Amino acid sequence: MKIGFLALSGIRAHDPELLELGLTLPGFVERSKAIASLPSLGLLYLAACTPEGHELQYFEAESDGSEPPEVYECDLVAIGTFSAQIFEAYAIADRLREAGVRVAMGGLHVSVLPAEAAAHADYVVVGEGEHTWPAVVAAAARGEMGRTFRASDYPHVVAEDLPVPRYDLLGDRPYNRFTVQTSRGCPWRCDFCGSNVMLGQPYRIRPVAHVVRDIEAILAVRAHAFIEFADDNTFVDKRWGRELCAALKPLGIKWFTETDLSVANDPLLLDLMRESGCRQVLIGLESPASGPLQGIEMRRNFKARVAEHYTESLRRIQAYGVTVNGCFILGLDGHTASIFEEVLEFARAVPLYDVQITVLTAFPGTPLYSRLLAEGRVLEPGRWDLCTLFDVNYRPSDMSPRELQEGIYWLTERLYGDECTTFRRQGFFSNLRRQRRRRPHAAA
Ligand code: B12
Ligand code: SF4
Repeated sequence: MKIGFLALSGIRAHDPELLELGLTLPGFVERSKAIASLPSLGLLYLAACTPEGHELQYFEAESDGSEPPEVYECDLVAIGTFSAQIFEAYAIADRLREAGVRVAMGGLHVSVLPAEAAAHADYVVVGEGEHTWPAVVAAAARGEMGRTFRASDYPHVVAEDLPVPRYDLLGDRPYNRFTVQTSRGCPWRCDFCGSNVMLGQPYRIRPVAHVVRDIEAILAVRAHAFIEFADDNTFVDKRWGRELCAALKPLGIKWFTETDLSVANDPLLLDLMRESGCRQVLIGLESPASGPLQGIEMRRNFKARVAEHYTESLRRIQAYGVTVNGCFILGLDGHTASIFEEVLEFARAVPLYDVQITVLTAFPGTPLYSRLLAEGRVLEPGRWDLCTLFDVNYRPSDMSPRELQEGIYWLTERLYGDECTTFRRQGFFSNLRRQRRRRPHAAA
Protein backbone atom coordinates (compact mmCIF):
# COMPACT_ATOMS: atom_id res chain seq x y z
CA MET A 1 0.00 0.00 0.00
CA LYS A 2 0.93 3.61 -0.37
CA ILE A 3 0.70 5.05 3.14
CA GLY A 4 0.64 8.77 3.92
CA PHE A 5 1.33 10.42 7.29
CA LEU A 6 -0.49 13.73 7.46
CA ALA A 7 0.48 16.26 10.15
CA LEU A 8 -1.42 19.44 10.93
CA SER A 9 1.25 21.75 12.19
CA GLY A 10 1.39 25.48 12.85
CA ILE A 11 -0.21 27.24 15.79
CA ARG A 12 -3.85 28.11 16.30
CA ALA A 13 -5.74 31.00 17.94
CA HIS A 14 -9.07 32.61 17.14
CA ASP A 15 -9.30 35.78 19.22
CA PRO A 16 -8.78 38.46 16.52
CA GLU A 17 -7.60 41.17 18.94
CA LEU A 18 -4.94 38.92 20.41
CA LEU A 19 -3.83 37.80 16.97
CA GLU A 20 -3.41 41.37 15.86
CA LEU A 21 -1.45 42.24 18.99
CA GLY A 22 0.71 39.12 18.73
CA LEU A 23 1.79 39.86 15.21
CA THR A 24 3.48 43.07 16.28
CA LEU A 25 5.15 42.06 19.54
CA PRO A 26 8.79 40.90 19.35
CA GLY A 27 8.80 38.34 22.20
CA PHE A 28 5.57 36.72 20.95
CA VAL A 29 6.61 36.55 17.31
CA GLU A 30 9.96 34.94 18.16
CA ARG A 31 8.52 31.93 19.98
CA SER A 32 5.75 31.51 17.41
CA LYS A 33 8.33 31.39 14.63
CA ALA A 34 10.44 28.90 16.55
CA ILE A 35 7.63 26.41 17.04
CA ALA A 36 5.31 27.07 14.13
CA SER A 37 6.81 24.40 11.95
CA LEU A 38 7.76 21.51 14.22
CA PRO A 39 7.25 18.18 12.47
CA SER A 40 4.97 15.54 14.00
CA LEU A 41 7.13 13.19 16.04
CA GLY A 42 4.17 10.89 16.68
CA LEU A 43 3.71 10.25 12.96
CA LEU A 44 7.45 9.76 12.43
CA TYR A 45 7.31 7.06 15.12
CA LEU A 46 4.39 5.39 13.36
CA ALA A 47 6.30 5.45 10.09
CA ALA A 48 9.20 3.71 11.85
CA CYS A 49 6.80 1.02 13.14
CA THR A 50 5.19 0.33 9.75
CA PRO A 51 5.75 -3.23 8.58
CA GLU A 52 8.02 -3.71 5.56
CA GLY A 53 6.65 -3.67 2.04
CA HIS A 54 4.73 -0.37 1.96
CA GLU A 55 5.59 2.94 0.34
CA LEU A 56 5.65 5.75 2.92
CA GLN A 57 5.30 9.51 2.54
CA TYR A 58 5.08 12.35 5.10
CA PHE A 59 2.82 15.36 4.42
CA GLU A 60 1.95 18.58 6.18
CA ALA A 61 -1.46 20.22 5.91
CA GLU A 62 -1.13 24.00 5.90
CA SER A 63 -2.44 26.08 8.78
CA ASP A 64 -5.40 27.16 6.63
CA GLY A 65 -6.57 23.53 6.94
CA SER A 66 -5.80 22.54 3.36
CA GLU A 67 -4.18 19.21 2.55
CA PRO A 68 -1.66 18.73 -0.25
CA PRO A 69 -3.18 17.13 -3.39
CA GLU A 70 -0.60 14.29 -3.40
CA VAL A 71 -2.15 12.83 -0.25
CA TYR A 72 -5.09 11.66 -2.41
CA GLU A 73 -2.74 9.20 -4.15
CA CYS A 74 -2.41 7.19 -0.92
CA ASP A 75 -4.34 4.04 -0.03
CA LEU A 76 -4.18 4.75 3.71
CA VAL A 77 -3.55 8.05 5.50
CA ALA A 78 -2.63 8.41 9.20
CA ILE A 79 -3.67 11.71 10.79
CA GLY A 80 -2.41 12.88 14.19
CA THR A 81 -4.78 15.07 16.21
CA PHE A 82 -4.75 17.82 18.84
CA SER A 83 -8.03 19.31 20.03
CA ALA A 84 -7.49 22.78 18.53
CA GLN A 85 -7.31 21.47 14.96
CA ILE A 86 -9.71 18.56 15.27
CA PHE A 87 -12.46 20.03 13.08
CA GLU A 88 -9.90 20.74 10.33
CA ALA A 89 -8.63 17.18 10.73
CA TYR A 90 -12.18 15.75 10.50
CA ALA A 91 -12.89 17.84 7.38
CA ILE A 92 -9.72 16.54 5.71
CA ALA A 93 -10.56 12.96 6.74
CA ASP A 94 -14.08 13.33 5.27
CA ARG A 95 -12.69 14.60 1.96
CA LEU A 96 -10.14 11.80 1.79
CA ARG A 97 -12.69 9.09 2.51
CA GLU A 98 -15.07 10.53 -0.05
CA ALA A 99 -12.25 10.17 -2.56
CA GLY A 100 -11.81 6.51 -1.56
CA VAL A 101 -8.73 6.91 0.65
CA ARG A 102 -8.83 5.01 3.96
CA VAL A 103 -8.16 7.15 7.01
CA ALA A 104 -6.71 6.29 10.43
CA MET A 105 -6.81 8.85 13.23
CA GLY A 106 -4.91 8.83 16.50
CA GLY A 107 -3.30 11.28 18.92
CA LEU A 108 -4.37 13.14 22.03
CA HIS A 109 -7.81 14.32 20.98
CA VAL A 110 -9.22 11.14 19.49
CA SER A 111 -7.69 9.07 22.30
CA VAL A 112 -10.16 10.79 24.60
CA LEU A 113 -13.10 10.96 22.21
CA PRO A 114 -12.84 7.87 19.97
CA ALA A 115 -16.59 7.71 19.32
CA GLU A 116 -16.59 11.27 17.96
CA ALA A 117 -13.67 10.40 15.67
CA ALA A 118 -15.24 7.16 14.45
CA ALA A 119 -17.73 9.22 12.41
CA HIS A 120 -14.81 10.55 10.36
CA ALA A 121 -12.22 7.76 10.23
CA ASP A 122 -12.04 4.13 9.17
CA TYR A 123 -9.68 3.38 12.04
CA VAL A 124 -9.42 5.17 15.35
CA VAL A 125 -6.52 4.57 17.70
CA VAL A 126 -6.67 5.23 21.44
CA GLY A 127 -3.31 5.82 23.14
CA GLU A 128 0.24 5.30 21.99
CA GLY A 129 0.55 4.14 18.42
CA GLU A 130 3.72 2.05 18.24
CA HIS A 131 2.00 -1.31 18.80
CA THR A 132 -1.45 -0.56 17.45
CA TRP A 133 -0.33 0.95 14.14
CA PRO A 134 0.94 -2.34 12.61
CA ALA A 135 -2.48 -3.83 13.42
CA VAL A 136 -4.18 -0.88 11.67
CA VAL A 137 -2.01 -1.38 8.59
CA ALA A 138 -2.83 -5.10 8.57
CA ALA A 139 -6.58 -4.37 8.88
CA ALA A 140 -6.39 -1.85 6.03
CA ALA A 141 -4.50 -4.33 3.87
CA ARG A 142 -7.28 -6.89 4.49
CA GLY A 143 -9.91 -4.29 3.63
CA GLU A 144 -11.44 -4.39 7.13
CA MET A 145 -13.02 -1.06 8.08
CA GLY A 146 -14.64 0.70 11.03
CA ARG A 147 -12.43 -0.45 13.85
CA THR A 148 -11.18 1.17 17.03
CA PHE A 149 -7.81 -0.02 18.34
CA ARG A 150 -6.80 0.52 21.94
CA ALA A 151 -3.18 0.56 23.07
CA SER A 152 -4.31 -1.04 26.34
CA ASP A 153 -5.17 -4.24 24.39
CA TYR A 154 -1.54 -4.54 23.23
CA PRO A 155 1.73 -4.96 25.14
CA HIS A 156 3.00 -1.76 26.81
CA VAL A 157 5.29 0.45 24.78
CA VAL A 158 8.70 -0.03 26.37
CA ALA A 159 11.02 2.99 26.17
CA GLU A 160 14.02 0.75 25.40
CA ASP A 161 12.29 -0.56 22.26
CA LEU A 162 11.37 2.75 20.63
CA PRO A 163 12.76 2.86 17.10
CA VAL A 164 14.46 5.81 15.40
CA PRO A 165 11.66 8.07 14.12
CA ARG A 166 11.73 8.28 10.31
CA TYR A 167 13.28 11.78 10.10
CA ASP A 168 14.47 10.81 6.63
CA LEU A 169 10.85 11.18 5.38
CA LEU A 170 10.77 14.91 6.17
CA GLY A 171 12.34 16.05 2.91
CA ASP A 172 13.42 19.64 2.38
CA ARG A 173 10.59 21.48 4.17
CA PRO A 174 12.26 24.26 6.17
CA TYR A 175 11.77 23.10 9.75
CA ASN A 176 13.24 25.46 12.37
CA ARG A 177 13.60 22.70 14.91
CA PHE A 178 13.48 18.92 15.09
CA THR A 179 11.86 17.02 17.94
CA VAL A 180 13.27 14.10 19.91
CA GLN A 181 11.83 12.39 22.96
CA THR A 182 14.14 11.55 25.84
CA SER A 183 11.25 10.41 28.05
CA ARG A 184 7.52 9.84 27.98
CA GLY A 185 4.95 10.98 30.49
CA CYS A 186 5.35 12.85 33.77
CA PRO A 187 5.04 11.62 37.36
CA TRP A 188 2.89 14.62 38.30
CA ARG A 189 -0.84 14.96 37.61
CA CYS A 190 -1.90 18.54 36.99
CA ASP A 191 -5.66 18.75 36.64
CA PHE A 192 -5.42 20.88 33.47
CA CYS A 193 -2.65 18.94 31.73
CA GLY A 194 -3.67 18.04 28.20
CA SER A 195 -0.79 15.70 27.47
CA ASN A 196 -0.01 13.51 30.40
CA VAL A 197 -3.43 12.65 31.80
CA MET A 198 -4.69 11.37 28.46
CA LEU A 199 -2.45 8.49 27.59
CA GLY A 200 -2.38 7.23 31.18
CA GLN A 201 1.03 5.67 30.75
CA PRO A 202 3.75 5.60 33.39
CA TYR A 203 6.72 7.97 33.26
CA ARG A 204 9.48 6.31 31.23
CA ILE A 205 13.04 7.42 30.50
CA ARG A 206 14.84 6.25 27.40
CA PRO A 207 18.35 4.82 27.27
CA VAL A 208 20.76 7.73 26.80
CA ALA A 209 22.47 5.93 23.89
CA HIS A 210 19.12 5.77 22.05
CA VAL A 211 18.55 9.50 22.44
CA VAL A 212 22.01 10.13 21.02
CA ARG A 213 21.25 7.69 18.19
CA ASP A 214 18.05 9.61 17.31
CA ILE A 215 19.83 12.98 17.35
CA GLU A 216 22.52 11.58 15.08
CA ALA A 217 19.76 10.45 12.70
CA ILE A 218 18.50 14.06 12.62
CA LEU A 219 21.97 15.46 12.07
CA ALA A 220 22.36 13.05 9.15
CA VAL A 221 19.40 14.67 7.38
CA ARG A 222 19.91 18.25 8.67
CA ALA A 223 23.35 19.29 9.87
CA HIS A 224 23.22 21.91 12.68
CA ALA A 225 19.56 21.19 13.45
CA PHE A 226 18.21 22.84 16.62
CA ILE A 227 16.79 20.09 18.83
CA GLU A 228 13.56 20.46 20.81
CA PHE A 229 12.90 17.66 23.28
CA ALA A 230 9.20 16.83 22.97
CA ASP A 231 9.04 15.58 26.53
CA ASP A 232 6.45 16.36 29.14
CA ASN A 233 9.01 16.77 31.90
CA THR A 234 12.61 15.87 31.06
CA PHE A 235 14.66 15.99 34.26
CA VAL A 236 12.55 14.08 36.76
CA ASP A 237 15.40 11.57 37.21
CA LYS A 238 18.46 13.72 37.93
CA ARG A 239 21.10 10.98 37.74
CA TRP A 240 19.91 9.91 34.31
CA GLY A 241 19.61 13.61 33.35
CA ARG A 242 23.29 14.17 34.12
CA GLU A 243 24.20 11.10 32.09
CA LEU A 244 22.07 12.38 29.23
CA CYS A 245 23.67 15.83 29.19
CA ALA A 246 27.18 14.37 29.39
CA ALA A 247 26.39 12.25 26.33
CA LEU A 248 24.94 15.23 24.43
CA LYS A 249 28.05 17.34 24.93
CA PRO A 250 30.18 15.84 22.15
CA LEU A 251 27.32 16.30 19.64
CA GLY A 252 27.77 20.08 19.67
CA ILE A 253 24.02 20.72 19.38
CA LYS A 254 21.77 23.44 20.77
CA TRP A 255 18.64 22.24 22.50
CA PHE A 256 15.44 23.21 24.33
CA THR A 257 13.27 21.27 26.72
CA GLU A 258 10.36 21.30 29.18
CA THR A 259 11.09 20.45 32.79
CA ASP A 260 9.89 21.22 36.29
CA LEU A 261 11.58 23.58 38.72
CA SER A 262 13.50 20.85 40.56
CA VAL A 263 16.49 21.21 38.19
CA ALA A 264 17.37 24.31 40.23
CA ASN A 265 18.47 22.06 43.09
CA ASP A 266 21.10 20.20 41.08
CA PRO A 267 24.12 22.42 40.30
CA LEU A 268 26.01 19.62 38.56
CA LEU A 269 23.06 18.98 36.25
CA LEU A 270 22.76 22.70 35.50
CA ASP A 271 26.46 22.84 34.61
CA LEU A 272 26.07 19.88 32.29
CA MET A 273 22.94 21.30 30.70
CA ARG A 274 24.71 24.51 29.82
CA GLU A 275 27.84 22.73 28.58
CA SER A 276 25.83 20.35 26.40
CA GLY A 277 24.07 23.18 24.56
CA CYS A 278 20.85 23.75 26.52
CA ARG A 279 19.60 27.14 25.40
CA GLN A 280 16.30 27.22 27.22
CA VAL A 281 14.09 25.32 29.61
CA LEU A 282 10.36 25.87 29.64
CA ILE A 283 8.90 25.59 33.13
CA GLY A 284 5.22 25.61 34.07
CA LEU A 285 5.03 28.03 37.02
CA GLU A 286 1.32 28.63 36.36
CA SER A 287 0.90 31.37 39.00
CA PRO A 288 3.35 33.66 40.82
CA ALA A 289 1.92 32.91 44.28
CA SER A 290 0.99 29.59 45.83
CA GLY A 291 -2.70 30.29 46.69
CA PRO A 292 -4.24 29.51 43.28
CA LEU A 293 -1.84 26.58 42.88
CA GLN A 294 -3.31 24.65 45.80
CA GLY A 295 -4.47 21.25 44.59
CA ILE A 296 -3.89 21.72 40.87
CA GLU A 297 -1.15 19.08 40.95
CA MET A 298 -3.23 16.26 42.28
CA ARG A 299 -0.60 13.73 43.28
CA ARG A 300 1.58 15.55 45.81
CA ASN A 301 0.54 19.17 45.45
CA PHE A 302 4.01 19.69 43.96
CA LYS A 303 3.40 23.07 42.35
CA ALA A 304 1.93 24.77 45.44
CA ARG A 305 4.73 23.35 47.59
CA VAL A 306 7.57 24.78 45.49
CA ALA A 307 5.97 28.15 44.68
CA GLU A 308 7.59 29.96 47.60
CA HIS A 309 11.00 29.17 46.07
CA TYR A 310 10.13 30.30 42.54
CA THR A 311 12.23 33.47 42.40
CA GLU A 312 15.43 32.08 43.92
CA SER A 313 15.16 28.82 41.90
CA LEU A 314 14.63 30.63 38.60
CA ARG A 315 17.53 32.98 39.30
CA ARG A 316 19.73 30.00 40.12
CA ILE A 317 18.92 28.26 36.83
CA GLN A 318 19.51 31.39 34.78
CA ALA A 319 22.79 32.02 36.62
CA TYR A 320 24.11 28.97 34.79
CA GLY A 321 23.44 30.63 31.45
CA VAL A 322 20.32 28.55 30.73
CA THR A 323 17.43 30.86 29.90
CA VAL A 324 14.03 30.10 31.39
CA ASN A 325 10.72 30.45 29.60
CA GLY A 326 8.38 30.77 32.59
CA CYS A 327 4.80 29.78 31.80
CA PHE A 328 1.78 31.23 33.53
CA ILE A 329 -1.84 30.15 33.27
CA LEU A 330 -4.21 33.08 33.57
CA GLY A 331 -7.66 32.57 35.04
CA LEU A 332 -6.94 29.80 37.54
CA ASP A 333 -9.55 29.55 40.28
CA GLY A 334 -8.69 32.28 42.77
CA HIS A 335 -7.10 34.60 40.19
CA THR A 336 -8.62 38.05 40.44
CA ALA A 337 -8.04 40.99 38.09
CA SER A 338 -4.79 41.75 39.96
CA ILE A 339 -3.13 38.65 38.48
CA PHE A 340 -2.05 40.46 35.30
CA GLU A 341 0.02 43.00 37.21
CA GLU A 342 1.37 40.28 39.51
CA VAL A 343 2.66 38.26 36.56
CA LEU A 344 4.21 41.34 34.97
CA GLU A 345 5.96 42.29 38.21
CA PHE A 346 7.17 38.75 38.79
CA ALA A 347 8.59 38.40 35.26
CA ARG A 348 10.49 41.68 35.66
CA ALA A 349 11.67 40.94 39.18
CA VAL A 350 13.35 37.61 38.38
CA PRO A 351 13.86 38.71 35.48
CA LEU A 352 12.63 35.93 33.21
CA TYR A 353 14.34 35.77 29.82
CA ASP A 354 11.13 34.51 28.20
CA VAL A 355 7.56 34.31 29.42
CA GLN A 356 4.58 32.40 28.11
CA ILE A 357 1.08 33.37 29.16
CA THR A 358 -1.87 31.18 28.31
CA VAL A 359 -5.53 31.03 29.24
CA LEU A 360 -6.77 28.23 31.50
CA THR A 361 -7.94 25.68 28.93
CA ALA A 362 -10.14 22.70 29.62
CA PHE A 363 -8.90 20.02 27.25
CA PRO A 364 -11.28 17.09 26.85
CA GLY A 365 -10.45 14.18 29.13
CA THR A 366 -8.84 16.28 31.83
CA PRO A 367 -10.14 16.47 35.41
CA LEU A 368 -10.40 20.24 34.84
CA TYR A 369 -12.81 19.72 31.93
CA SER A 370 -15.09 17.42 33.96
CA ARG A 371 -15.09 19.86 36.88
CA LEU A 372 -15.84 22.98 34.84
CA LEU A 373 -18.54 21.15 32.90
CA ALA A 374 -20.17 19.89 36.11
CA GLU A 375 -20.09 23.43 37.53
CA GLY A 376 -21.73 24.78 34.34
CA ARG A 377 -18.71 26.97 33.62
CA VAL A 378 -17.81 25.86 30.10
CA LEU A 379 -19.16 28.59 27.81
CA GLU A 380 -19.43 26.55 24.61
CA PRO A 381 -19.10 22.82 25.33
CA GLY A 382 -17.71 20.87 22.39
CA ARG A 383 -15.91 23.88 20.88
CA TRP A 384 -12.63 21.97 20.74
CA ASP A 385 -11.31 24.49 18.24
CA LEU A 386 -11.13 26.96 21.14
CA CYS A 387 -8.65 24.70 22.99
CA THR A 388 -5.79 26.85 21.75
CA LEU A 389 -4.49 28.08 25.12
CA PHE A 390 -5.29 31.62 23.88
CA ASP A 391 -9.10 31.65 23.61
CA VAL A 392 -11.37 31.99 26.65
CA ASN A 393 -14.09 29.32 26.74
CA TYR A 394 -15.07 29.14 30.43
CA ARG A 395 -16.24 31.34 33.25
CA PRO A 396 -13.34 32.16 35.61
CA SER A 397 -14.07 31.99 39.36
CA ASP A 398 -13.21 35.60 40.23
CA MET A 399 -13.47 37.55 36.96
CA SER A 400 -15.78 37.72 34.00
CA PRO A 401 -14.60 36.08 30.74
CA ARG A 402 -14.30 39.58 29.25
CA GLU A 403 -12.12 40.79 32.15
CA LEU A 404 -9.86 37.80 31.61
CA GLN A 405 -9.61 38.48 27.88
CA GLU A 406 -8.90 42.18 28.38
CA GLY A 407 -6.37 41.46 31.09
CA ILE A 408 -4.56 39.20 28.67
CA TYR A 409 -4.42 41.93 26.00
CA TRP A 410 -3.09 44.33 28.64
CA LEU A 411 -0.43 41.89 29.82
CA THR A 412 0.51 40.74 26.29
CA GLU A 413 1.25 44.30 25.24
CA ARG A 414 3.41 44.96 28.28
CA LEU A 415 5.23 41.64 28.59
CA TYR A 416 6.09 41.18 24.93
CA GLY A 417 6.60 44.85 24.03
CA ASP A 418 10.09 46.18 23.28
CA GLU A 419 10.66 47.83 26.66
CA CYS A 420 9.84 44.80 28.82
CA THR A 421 11.50 42.26 26.50
CA THR A 422 14.72 44.30 26.50
CA PHE A 423 14.53 44.87 30.25
CA ARG A 424 14.11 41.14 30.97
CA ARG A 425 16.85 40.05 28.60
CA GLN A 426 19.37 42.69 29.63
CA GLY A 427 18.67 41.71 33.22
CA PHE A 428 19.40 38.08 32.37
CA PHE A 429 22.74 38.98 30.76
CA SER A 430 23.89 41.35 33.49
CA ASN A 431 23.09 38.76 36.20
CA LEU A 432 25.03 36.22 34.18
CA ARG A 433 28.06 38.50 33.89
CA ARG A 434 27.95 39.15 37.65
CA GLN A 435 27.74 35.42 38.29
CA ARG A 436 30.69 34.67 36.01
CA ARG A 437 32.85 37.18 37.83
CA ARG A 438 31.97 35.40 41.08
CA ARG A 439 32.32 31.83 39.77
CA PRO A 440 34.48 32.00 36.64
CA HIS A 441 34.60 28.20 36.23
CA ALA A 442 30.79 27.92 35.99
CA ALA A 443 28.44 29.17 33.29
CA ALA A 444 31.21 29.04 30.70
C1 B12 B 1 5.62 19.43 19.64
C2 B12 B 1 4.31 20.01 20.06
C3 B12 B 1 3.64 20.80 19.14
C4 B12 B 1 4.07 20.94 17.70
C5 B12 B 1 3.36 19.77 16.99
C6 B12 B 1 3.88 19.33 15.69
C7 B12 B 1 2.96 18.21 15.23
N1 B12 B 1 2.31 18.38 14.13
O1 B12 B 1 2.85 17.18 15.92
C8 B12 B 1 3.47 22.33 17.33
C9 B12 B 1 4.42 23.41 17.74
C10 B12 B 1 3.09 22.54 15.88
C11 B12 B 1 2.30 22.35 18.29
C12 B12 B 1 1.20 23.11 18.07
C13 B12 B 1 0.14 23.15 18.96
N2 B12 B 1 0.06 22.58 20.16
CO1 B12 B 1 1.43 21.42 20.86
N3 B12 B 1 2.65 20.31 21.73
C14 B12 B 1 3.75 19.75 21.34
C15 B12 B 1 4.36 18.92 22.48
C16 B12 B 1 5.41 19.77 23.18
C17 B12 B 1 4.95 17.59 22.11
C18 B12 B 1 4.07 16.71 21.21
C19 B12 B 1 4.85 15.50 20.80
O2 B12 B 1 5.62 15.53 19.87
N4 B12 B 1 4.69 14.39 21.53
C20 B12 B 1 5.43 13.17 21.28
C21 B12 B 1 4.69 12.23 20.32
C22 B12 B 1 5.51 10.97 20.14
O3 B12 B 1 3.46 11.90 20.93
P1 B12 B 1 2.06 12.07 20.18
O4 B12 B 1 2.08 13.16 19.20
O5 B12 B 1 0.99 12.09 21.21
O6 B12 B 1 1.95 10.70 19.34
C23 B12 B 1 1.74 9.42 19.91
C24 B12 B 1 0.27 9.05 20.14
O7 B12 B 1 -0.57 10.15 20.41
C25 B12 B 1 -0.13 8.30 18.91
N5 B12 B 1 -0.57 9.01 17.71
C26 B12 B 1 -0.48 10.30 17.38
N6 B12 B 1 -1.02 10.52 16.17
C27 B12 B 1 -1.44 9.34 15.70
C28 B12 B 1 -2.07 8.98 14.51
C29 B12 B 1 -2.40 7.65 14.30
C30 B12 B 1 -3.07 7.26 13.02
C31 B12 B 1 -2.10 6.68 15.27
C32 B12 B 1 -2.38 5.25 15.01
C33 B12 B 1 -1.48 7.03 16.47
C34 B12 B 1 -1.16 8.35 16.67
O8 B12 B 1 1.05 7.59 18.59
C35 B12 B 1 2.19 8.44 18.85
C36 B12 B 1 3.32 7.57 19.32
O9 B12 B 1 2.98 6.87 20.48
C37 B12 B 1 3.08 18.72 23.38
C38 B12 B 1 3.34 18.64 24.88
C39 B12 B 1 3.87 17.33 25.25
N7 B12 B 1 4.90 17.34 26.01
O10 B12 B 1 3.33 16.31 24.82
C40 B12 B 1 2.23 19.95 23.05
C41 B12 B 1 0.71 19.76 22.98
C42 B12 B 1 0.44 18.52 22.21
N8 B12 B 1 0.28 20.92 22.23
C43 B12 B 1 -0.85 21.40 22.61
C44 B12 B 1 -1.49 22.52 22.03
C45 B12 B 1 -2.66 23.11 22.77
C46 B12 B 1 -1.04 23.05 20.84
C47 B12 B 1 -1.67 24.19 20.03
C48 B12 B 1 -3.18 24.25 20.02
C49 B12 B 1 -1.10 25.53 20.50
C50 B12 B 1 -1.64 26.68 19.65
N9 B12 B 1 -2.38 27.58 20.21
O11 B12 B 1 -1.41 26.77 18.49
C51 B12 B 1 -1.11 23.88 18.63
C52 B12 B 1 -2.04 22.96 17.84
C53 B12 B 1 -1.95 23.32 16.43
C54 B12 B 1 -2.14 22.16 15.58
N10 B12 B 1 -1.59 22.25 14.45
O12 B12 B 1 -2.77 21.23 15.98
C55 B12 B 1 -1.43 20.61 23.76
C56 B12 B 1 -2.51 19.70 23.19
C57 B12 B 1 -3.62 19.29 24.11
C58 B12 B 1 -4.74 18.70 23.29
N11 B12 B 1 -5.48 17.80 23.87
O13 B12 B 1 -4.99 19.05 22.19
C59 B12 B 1 -0.14 19.88 24.30
C60 B12 B 1 -0.38 18.54 24.95
C61 B12 B 1 0.54 20.87 25.25
C62 B12 B 1 -0.23 21.03 26.55
N12 B12 B 1 0.13 20.34 27.61
O14 B12 B 1 -1.14 21.79 26.61
N13 B12 B 1 2.52 21.54 19.37
S1 SF4 C 1 4.12 18.97 35.54
FE1 SF4 C 1 3.66 19.62 33.40
S2 SF4 C 1 3.67 17.72 32.17
FE2 SF4 C 1 3.57 17.12 34.35
S3 SF4 C 1 1.37 16.82 34.74
FE3 SF4 C 1 1.89 18.95 35.30
S4 SF4 C 1 1.49 20.18 33.45
FE4 SF4 C 1 1.56 18.01 32.82
